[in-house]
Parts: sequence; C-alpha cells; structure tokens
Amino acid sequence: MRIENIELRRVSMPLVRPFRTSFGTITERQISLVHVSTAHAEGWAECAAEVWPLYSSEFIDASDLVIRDHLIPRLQALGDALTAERVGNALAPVKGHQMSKAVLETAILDAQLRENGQSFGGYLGAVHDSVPAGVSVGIMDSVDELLEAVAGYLEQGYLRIKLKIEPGWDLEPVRAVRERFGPDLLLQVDANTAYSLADARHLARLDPFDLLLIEQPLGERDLLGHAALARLISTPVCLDESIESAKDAAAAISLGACSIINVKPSRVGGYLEARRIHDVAAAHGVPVWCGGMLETGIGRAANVALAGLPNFVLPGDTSASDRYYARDLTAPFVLEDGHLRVPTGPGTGVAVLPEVLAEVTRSRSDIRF
Ligand code: NPQ
Ligand code: MG
Repeated sequence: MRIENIELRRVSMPLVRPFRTSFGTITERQISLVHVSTAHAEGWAECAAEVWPLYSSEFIDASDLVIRDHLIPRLQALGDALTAERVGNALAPVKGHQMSKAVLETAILDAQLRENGQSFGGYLGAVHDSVPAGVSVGIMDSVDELLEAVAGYLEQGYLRIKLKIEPGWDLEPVRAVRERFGPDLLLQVDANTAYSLADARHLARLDPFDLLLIEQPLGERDLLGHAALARLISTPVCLDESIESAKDAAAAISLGACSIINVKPSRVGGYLEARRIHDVAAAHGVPVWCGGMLETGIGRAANVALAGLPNFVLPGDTSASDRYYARDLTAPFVLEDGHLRVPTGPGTGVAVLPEVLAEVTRSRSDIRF
C-alpha cells in the first residue's frame, strides 16, 4: 500500500462534565488525530496520550514529536511494502511509545481495510453484532452526588458501573452504591495505581461488596505486589496500566498477578497486539474486557469492534458518545438496550464530520510521503 500523506491534527474536545480519577481531573480532552491518505482511501485514528504524563509516561507533545521524528521515518523506509501488519515490526526498534505506535498502526489499518472493503470487526474476528456497555464514574465531591450520577447512568441503560477510587474514596462510595442499587448491579472499581501492598487489609474490606474486580490497585511495574495482593483479598484483581504487550499479559497471568485483563489497544501499541492479548488470555481461561481512554467516535468505533471478540466476556468502558461529548467527531454512538452496535462498514465504519472537525481543530501539519 502506498501512503501519500499523513496529517497530524490537534483537536480540543470539551467534556460534558469533569472526570476525576486518582491521578487528576480533566474538563477537556486534547487529542492528536492521525489522518492517512493513500491513492484509494483514507484512514483516521486518535492518540490516547493526554497533556500530562499521569496515566502513563506518554503525553501528547512527546507523542507528536516521536511520531514525526522517529516513527514516520521508519514507515517511509518501508516504501510500497508498507501494510498495517508490518507496522509493528517496523516500529519495534523504538522503545516504548505504545500510544504513538498504536495511532499510526490504527490509521493505516483503517485506510487498508477501507481499500479492501472490510470492516474492523470482520478483520479482527468479532463474533457479536453489538456489545454490552459499561460506564466509568469519576470521583465526586460527595456520596450523594455519586448516587445521583450512577442512578442517571442506570436509567440510560448502562449494564455495568465502574467507580474510580483512591485512598479516602473507596469503602464509603462502594458501600453506598451497593446498598442503594442492590446485589444484582454489576459493580467494579478502578484505583489507577493509587494504593500500595501495605493497604491490603484495607482493600480486603471491599470483599463483602461482591465486586466484579478491582482494577490496577498497585503501581504499573508491580506484578509481584499484585500477585501478593490477589492472595490477600477475594475481589478478583484486574490489570490495566501494567499490561503493555501480550508478553506482559502472559507474565502477569503466570505470576498470578491478575485473573482478568483490561485491554486497551492504545496502551498496548494497537489492535493487533490487543488481539494477541485477547488470545493469550483466552488460552489461559482469563476473561478480558475493553477499556477506554475517553475516545471520540473515531477510537470508539474500533474499540467496539474489538469488544465483539469472543473472550471479551465482561462489559467494557465502551460507553455512548454522550457519556463524554455533547458533539462527537462522528455520528454519535448511542445505547440500544444497554448495548452499542458494532459498525459494519469498511474500516472503522464511521465518517468524521467535517464541520465538527473544523470547529475543534487547534492546529494541523502534513508529512508528505
Ligand atoms: C482507566 N479510563 O481505565 C482510564 C483512565 C483514564 C474510562 O476510566 C484522558 C486520557 C483522561 C486518558 C481519564 C476510564 C483519562 C484517560 C481516565 C484515562 O484507567
Ligand atoms: Mg483503568
């Protein structure tokens, strides 16, 4: 496949409400979009890196730079031999920078699939037409405010609630949500690395609330700590930040560091590595679910396709567009009976809306091939 141009575009997307996690609060998402043009098609993808290196070491300005100066030259060197399947190996000599690698591979895959008339879901091996939707609920100023927010999401049809937690906002909100909404609510928590192994006895106090899982309680490099914690609490441990590759997944499973994995294509370098994690986990009987990084419709479309694979057995953070954005960059994803439909058109199956794109664009630049 022959790329003619790659456009990098910075957009700014206001959130419908502030989103607070253990690592900070955001009110607006700054996103780098990658737009690939070939003679026959175009492809879009979005980079998950944020302004600050707080979720992981990656951040948006560094991402733009590594894409321009270190990753794209390696793709240009492939010439006409470039395919989406060759991107991973071509970029492998560059250490780290999974989100930057992921956005390039994904935009190229989108263009390639559009050229071939194949959908993301079809290419990846999705077996479902629609996927159950969960929602990630930020840390709030009061339990009353949280209960109101959860009630609103349940009214909209969300099938699973994930509460963001941190020391000082854990037992009380979990107890309140469990008591108010009852034992049948699918409920889980995400600490984004906010605890240490010394908190094991405290975290064991979540055991009675019958949570589906606790996500990334300890530091991202601390597989042994998670393995030790998993033996001290009955809530299943799920890893997010710790898993940056299929090899990481295999190691974490073998060590007993997790019994469930949150798969985020952006965190692991793209959809091909995400599918490998799905496969490794399936081979070990470990369920996975699809995480989210506050994607616009561009990234959401591909995530929903991935979530259609057979071992995505838990509802993901694949929420409707209006969970985050009043106006999305694509036609909005909407809940239908608590589910999102897997797009069936070529590539991601969604079209970027030119007027919205123009309105949210802050800068753009072209790299000619
Ligand atoms: C998680 N996502 O599972 C992440 C954390 C997260 C939906 O909970 C900007 C960019 C803001 C990435 C906020 C959800 C973010 C972000 C939260 C990722 O851990
Ligand atoms: Mg997480």
